[in-house]
Amino acid sequence: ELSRELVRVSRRISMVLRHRPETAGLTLDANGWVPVAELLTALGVTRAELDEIVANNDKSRFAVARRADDTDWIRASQGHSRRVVVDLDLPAAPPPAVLFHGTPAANLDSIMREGLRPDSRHHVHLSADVPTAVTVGRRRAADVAVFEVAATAMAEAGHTFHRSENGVWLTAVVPPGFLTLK
Ligand code: HQG
Repeated sequence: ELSRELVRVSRRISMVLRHRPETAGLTLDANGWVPVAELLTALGVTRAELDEIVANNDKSRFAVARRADDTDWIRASQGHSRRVVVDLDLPAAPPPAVLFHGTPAANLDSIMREGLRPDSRHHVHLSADVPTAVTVGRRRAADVAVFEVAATAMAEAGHTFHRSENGVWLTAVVPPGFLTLK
């Protein structure tokens, strides 16, 4: 388990890699990566601390990859805001028959009317199981509604799905006709 201090640093890394790299003086490459060495310097973190954060992050939010020139790069696996232009270059993947989305119950009427929209992010985030969807919804409210998404039917209708490196399913929008309230 991460110390409180490392949890704080982890949140800061999320913010920088997903939403506001410029606040740390960093620029993401086209696919959302920054050199680990630059991130460490920018945030005043050691490599050992970063490794601990990456290994213990509850949702494996960060991916680290070594390049041919032996440098290590890091990015957030999902959750970028739209203001940060990134192409996660994830292959399209056939989704499971159904996926799930948890949301505050207060959003119910609007979602039934308009479907799921990505709001300020690049994609709508879908969960592979109900407990995960409930956890996602509970970030925002105690009273959570869970929708079942007819993912295979959506794919057959031409919608594209991507599976992020940490197992979150991403798609552009979910029209209301593919949603059922659980
Ligand atoms: C809602 C976390 C009204 C949507 C999680 C959600 C996830 C609508 C909110 C990831 C709507 C957007 C993303 C409509 C969508 N009317 N409300 N038509 N369409 N909404 O945070 O899915 O911890 O951008 O239901 O685990 O909650 O950051 O999306 O409540 O994977 O790694 O608009 O964030 O991951 O909120 O969460 P968000 P989300 P991390």
